[in-house]
Amino acid sequence: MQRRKFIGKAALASLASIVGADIVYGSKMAENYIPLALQDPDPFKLFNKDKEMVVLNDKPWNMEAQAHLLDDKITPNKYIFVRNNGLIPEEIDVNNWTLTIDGESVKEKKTYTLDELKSKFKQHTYQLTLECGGNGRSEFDPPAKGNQWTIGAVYCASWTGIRLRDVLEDVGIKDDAVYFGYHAADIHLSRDPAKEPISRGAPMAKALQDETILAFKMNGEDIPLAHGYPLRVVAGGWPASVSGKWLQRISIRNIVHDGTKMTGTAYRVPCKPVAPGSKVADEDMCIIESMPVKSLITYPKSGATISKGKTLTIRGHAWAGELQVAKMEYSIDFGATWKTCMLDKPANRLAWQHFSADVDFPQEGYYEVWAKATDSNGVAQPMLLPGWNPKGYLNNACHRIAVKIA
Ligand SMILES: Nc1nc2c(c(=O)[nH]1)N[C@H]1C(S)=C(S)[C@@H](COP(=O)(O)O)O[C@H]1N2
Ligand SMILES: [Mo]
Repeated sequence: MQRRKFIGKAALASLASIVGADIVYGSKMAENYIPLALQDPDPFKLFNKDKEMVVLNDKPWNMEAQAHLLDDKITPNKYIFVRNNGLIPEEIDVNNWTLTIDGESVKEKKTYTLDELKSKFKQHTYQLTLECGGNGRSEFDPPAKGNQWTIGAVYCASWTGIRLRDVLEDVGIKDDAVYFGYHAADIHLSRDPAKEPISRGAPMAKALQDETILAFKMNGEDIPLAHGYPLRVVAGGWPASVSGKWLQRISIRNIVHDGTKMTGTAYRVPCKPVAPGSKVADEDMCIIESMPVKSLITYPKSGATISKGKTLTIRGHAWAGELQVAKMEYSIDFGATWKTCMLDKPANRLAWQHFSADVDFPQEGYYEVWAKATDSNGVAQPMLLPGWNPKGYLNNACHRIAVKIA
């Protein structure tokens, strides 16, 4: 008779952390048994998210915030959107986790343990804005396939880790290096181990920036499982897809990285504007780099009723990819006239900036407050939809909230 195989200690520990309690008789569980608590999981409990978060998909998990949930200067985990292309790794053995740097353009490939990374290299903390390239997709017409993000696929957390540049200096990079590409531990939806859900990257110039880090802490704690525990690339200001979660390997390439979701139309937009609904050939699609200027009104919540005669102080955040936000304005007359908001400097480069304004309304009735950011190159957000593109990326239209004065 064949003996039943039991679950390993590491797997048990990670199951227990997901269930949120010690699995007392866990050592008796068969190797492939999935506890009931995980078979039909409550995503809010599973990921420690607020009940007002909106689930867009459960296979894989995709969940977004609403504007008013993003009011904090530094976004707490419970309001951080989750965007997964595959399945979250099931077994994370943090004691044996390693990062390998390889590729055509390394002098010799090198592998580090997590402890080595943490002790050998100087640690840095930055607030970094991550926005999904598809944030705002739901508004495009004709519609684009994919998760129908409204406005909530953006956040600014405080990330602690080491500079990718420092690690690459330690490894030794050849002169012909062009791009980095990440490889991670998440599982392809087909469960085919030969396939990767996503493997993206960025040009060496982005890899070498001070703020491009390999992070092991988010908001001062271990990175939550859904956001890339135990190690993640964080490259603020670029589509968040560049920030690889569950990082195991970085390849330094002598070509533009050609991993999953780097090629074809993924995370690309037409190099030149096209008419809505056009078919665009692959070779006319360009990789998205810095994200465009954008802003969000996070207070009040859209639909709020304000007492007549009261000044309303609105507030929110603005960001501009690699650039800074230079000016922030609001309008209460559907964009006919604009007034200036107060705008803070970013905590560091690539952190979102906070704005506020005292708004007076002339009489009772229905109003909309529109917010418009302008970047340091003088480029402003479009009032309504920007250029249509086949995959529905880069919608940076002005955020608008409804307000009633009664
Ligand atoms: N390994 C891995 N990294 C990944 C992804 C993924 O599916 N797997 N999704 C990417 C995409 S498309 C986005 S928008 C961000 C989302 O980060 P978040 O879940 O922390 O919000 O992670 C990026 N990094
Ligand atoms: Mo994304």
